[in-house]
Amino acid sequence: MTERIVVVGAALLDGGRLLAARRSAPPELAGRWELPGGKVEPGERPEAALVRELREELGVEAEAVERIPGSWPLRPPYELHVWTAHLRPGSAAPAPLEDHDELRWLTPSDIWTVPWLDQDVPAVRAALPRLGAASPDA
Ligand code: 9L3
Ligand code: MG
Repeated sequence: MTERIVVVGAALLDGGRLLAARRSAPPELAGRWELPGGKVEPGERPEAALVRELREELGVEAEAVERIPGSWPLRPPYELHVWTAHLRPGSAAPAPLEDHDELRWLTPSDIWTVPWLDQDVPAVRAALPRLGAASPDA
């Protein structure tokens, strides 16, 4: 099985801050922080997967905005793609409903204060310049 499977991660942005999520599972990833998201299902568009994963994991209604160029290797056969996203008006606030036990909105100055998953570090670095951009409804 050599087919690569895309895992979509969200750079969920709000007011110049990025949402980080601390994994509670599986045990080998617990305690490390990630861009929330998950596996794209067969036939599913990545933007749709992102919206679905954020609804399942955080209870929010989000919109994928644009893909951040790049692709970061995860445990084979997975690879991480990242999309910027924002909360739709009227969405609930994010809550750690599954796979996470803490959420934090990080400003550019505290972006490296959490122990990100090793695999997410280059993706977070790539997302960092997007934090400067004002959110569409700001
Ligand atoms: N993963 C790594 N960084 C991320 C995400 C969303 C996922 N930002 C890894 C963790 C798992 C695999 O990808 O090994 C599948 O993710 P999930 O479906 O368990 O969230
Ligand atoms: Mg997930």
